[in-house]
Amino acid sequence: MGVSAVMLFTIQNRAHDIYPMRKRGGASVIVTHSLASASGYDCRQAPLATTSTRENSMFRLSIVAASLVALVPALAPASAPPNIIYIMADDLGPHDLGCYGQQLIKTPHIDRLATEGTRFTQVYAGASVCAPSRSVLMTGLHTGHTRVRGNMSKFGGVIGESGEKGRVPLRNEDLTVAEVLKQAGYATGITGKWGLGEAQTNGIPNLQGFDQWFGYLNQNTAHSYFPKALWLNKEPFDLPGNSDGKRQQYSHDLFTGFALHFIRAHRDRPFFLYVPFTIPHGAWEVPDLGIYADHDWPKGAREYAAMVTRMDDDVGRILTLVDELKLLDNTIVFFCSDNGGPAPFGETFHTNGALRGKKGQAYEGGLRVPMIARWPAHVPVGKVSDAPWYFADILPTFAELAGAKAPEHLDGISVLPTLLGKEQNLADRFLYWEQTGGRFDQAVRWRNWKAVRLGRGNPLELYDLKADPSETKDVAAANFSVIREIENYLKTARTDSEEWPVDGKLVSGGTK
Ligand SMILES: [Ca+2]
Repeated sequence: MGVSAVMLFTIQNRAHDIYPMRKRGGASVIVTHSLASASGYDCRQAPLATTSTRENSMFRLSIVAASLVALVPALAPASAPPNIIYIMADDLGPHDLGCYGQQLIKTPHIDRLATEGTRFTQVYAGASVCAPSRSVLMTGLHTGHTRVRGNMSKFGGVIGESGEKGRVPLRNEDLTVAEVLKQAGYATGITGKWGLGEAQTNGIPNLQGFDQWFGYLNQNTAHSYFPKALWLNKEPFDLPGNSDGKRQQYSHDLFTGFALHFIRAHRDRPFFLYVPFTIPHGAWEVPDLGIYADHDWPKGAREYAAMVTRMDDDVGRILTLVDELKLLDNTIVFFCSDNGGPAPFGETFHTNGALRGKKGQAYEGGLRVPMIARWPAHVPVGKVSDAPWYFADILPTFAELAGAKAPEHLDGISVLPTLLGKEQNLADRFLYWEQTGGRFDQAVRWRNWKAVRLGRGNPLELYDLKADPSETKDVAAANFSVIREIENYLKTARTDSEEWPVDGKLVSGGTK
């Protein structure tokens, strides 16, 4: 850790002194701290500022990358398991992407990823909001078992970085996909938004299997794209370009820079890079409206679109680097979102397409996410799959990719056969979600059925997703045997949580 501390000191001090800035496609200029301050420079208006962040990230994170190289021994077995790059947007609905039907927002690089791999139309997040969805992703346990079952707990937890009560961190005994891959010999890195552990808790990424971490620990602080500081491993990482009201260091760009350098630094060994971008979650802030500047949409809609396209551009940068480093054939790349879109500009973009509901709800619009996987010569090219699977499947799937033994008692299973285009019956199992933010809601997917219970003790609603993908017609009354099967499943689907007890008192098993 001594090396890291020295590096951090170096980074912080150099960053305070100098700002390399460059216009997109333009010439490099160096702007000193004093010049940036004296000019009254506004990131959102001055064209120079639109990219200061990107070049800034390249500059400063190259130093970070140097430390990564120094700290991680190289190894290159001949039959290495694939590198895994898991890119996840925040609050992006499936229909925000061109490859899922979006006409207005341009996402050419993600669309390209879909044409080069398989695009899934019935993949679900771990939950309909951020923290529990990420907890499911990390632990392979659904929201009836995983540690973090909501953004804020009913009881317990710690005070969050932005002062909020009830932030529940992952604990030592929680096994994450990063820990499984690290044990299998992978270099593990994460950049973006974590949300599963505050500073000084055992939930931080470095104590949950990640060798290298850069980003927001706390999801509320992630609602600003120009934070005064982020976290680099266990230390705060000041962003002087955002001090004193300045807006010169766009966090998303820094994450892209870190991701690119992590890939470069670990090109010679199996690596797992988790990139939970914060785009397009509000606040809608973007240094450059780009191709949307002159649209007559509401200002927020233009910002939203510009953010999505900016992220797409950065997905393109990652794909380009994978090509350049000749990692294409041995790297599986995923792109997804963490929950359904909140659809803030629903009438303009139709973020969740024809799905019912939105972020925070148990209907398909809250849970269904885009999911694309690309791995040349392994994952079928240009395929569209309607296989139903969800975030709980990621841990066992990645374990199998890595040749590691998956832990027992997970809710998810390996969907590697499905990723590889092989036969696998995924429809006959139960997928489960619950949310306890106020009312206790549950959702189950089984075969083509979707059951939703809004509030403990209420009857299940039932929808036939094949005939009625928009969940418009409750057919529970006409399908008693299906309801009985699902109710039977629900009797043992979950265990109670000390932080999110149902109705405020501990219960187990049953749900009524
Ligand atoms: Ca989210």
